[in-house]
Amino acid sequence: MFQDRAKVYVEGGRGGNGVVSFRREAHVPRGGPDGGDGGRGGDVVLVADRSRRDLASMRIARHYRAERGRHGQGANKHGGRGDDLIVLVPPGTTVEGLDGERYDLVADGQRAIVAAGGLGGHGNKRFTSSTRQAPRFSENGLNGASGWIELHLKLLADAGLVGLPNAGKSSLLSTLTRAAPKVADYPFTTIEPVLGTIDDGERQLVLADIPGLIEGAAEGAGLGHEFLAHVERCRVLVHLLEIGPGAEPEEAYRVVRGELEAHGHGLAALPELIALSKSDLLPAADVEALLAEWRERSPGAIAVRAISSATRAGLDELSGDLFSVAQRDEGEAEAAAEAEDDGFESEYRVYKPAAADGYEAIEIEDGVFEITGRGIEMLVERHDLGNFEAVAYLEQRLMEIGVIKALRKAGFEDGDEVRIGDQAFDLHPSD
Ligand SMILES: Nc1nc2c(ncn2[C@@H]2O[C@H](COP(=O)(O)OP(=O)(O)OP(=O)(O)O)[C@@H](O)[C@H]2O)c(=O)[nH]1
Ligand SMILES: [Mg+2]
Repeated sequence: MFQDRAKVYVEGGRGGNGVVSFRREAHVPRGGPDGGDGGRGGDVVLVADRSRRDLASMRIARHYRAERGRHGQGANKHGGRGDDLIVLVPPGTTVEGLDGERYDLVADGQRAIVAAGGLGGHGNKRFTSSTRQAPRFSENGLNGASGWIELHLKLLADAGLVGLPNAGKSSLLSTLTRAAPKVADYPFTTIEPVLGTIDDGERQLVLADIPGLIEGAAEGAGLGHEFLAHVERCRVLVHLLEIGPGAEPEEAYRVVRGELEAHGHGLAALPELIALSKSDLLPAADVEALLAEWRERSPGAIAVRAISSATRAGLDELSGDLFSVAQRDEGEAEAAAEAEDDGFESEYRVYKPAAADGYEAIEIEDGVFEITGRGIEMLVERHDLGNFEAVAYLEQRLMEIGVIKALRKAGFEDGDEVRIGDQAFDLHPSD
């Protein structure tokens, strides 16, 4: 079954810890600090890959965790970076990252970091100063970003085939391309989108065959309308109207246009090519009359064609129309790209960690204060609060940043409890 949605848990690798170490030399009882830094955790990265057809595999494997960074070592050895976890998704996948950014992976190879790895901690070497020559503390690595994200696939096709059930959409796709969608004389034969490619020797066009639409599809009638998302990014819609004996092409047109409007997302505004289908079922003169009538009635359409998948009548003209639309669009896109110059880059965005500055100190109960703010929380998360030296260092940093001052403003007195993130400790900044 074709899957165009998935919800998965992603987690960047935890950063490696910095280490406490002192140089050892034959004749020196205790050398200087030489603890290396921990490596950064790996990222979870989505990469668009043509080999992927849909999101089905992501509904089975739902947890994606990148590797953690290696811990630092003595002799100033820094820990290695954790490996990124690469997750292949079909081109056309859109996702909202943990940071709320939207990514649209359109071209093969485009990437989005959806869960960044945590930073590695500094080794004790980094905390050496003129007054602290032998620091016996180091930083812990930080957790990677983590959480649930939702992926949506909107197929990338050049042309979308729309029409009532039985209009002949799948027959057209199987005649024009090598795709082999199911064809049958009952409605809703097609229940999931199928792509096929036509090739004129110079360029390829992808056609999307989707389920039929009926009146009320936008309210869930028939197979509903959600599959229309797969033709939202088409350059052109081929609207098939059956013209066999007893067919009512006018009514069919009204219903399908109504559903395209109701779906929204710009579908109704897409260029439209009207294809009067199953023309083999009517005498040639009737087909000609209908063609003239529909051309008159549809001045906005790119073209009106009478086609038959049974006899191939009109199919070369139809594909010629599609190629000329594509050619025109490519010309326009090139001009736009020249004007803009950074087309590829601007299509996706890279993970940016949330701003680390800014914090707030409030008294949450008598003698208990809470400091919120990502930067401060990270600072605390990195240190072992059981280590006296680390706590002294932390107090000094909090003082420098102005947090102690903010605490005092909020009513803090020496020895009161302070909560930051999931840590609670008593602060004695004046000692
Ligand atoms: N005579 C004739 N029959 C056709 C033609 N195209 C399709 N048909 C028949 O019409 C019926 C429906 O064709 P499909 O291609 O399955 O129609 P569809 O639009 O894909 O239908 P859904 O998937 O149900 O929406 C089948 O019995 C086809 O054989 C045509 O050009 N001429
Ligand atoms: Mg079909």
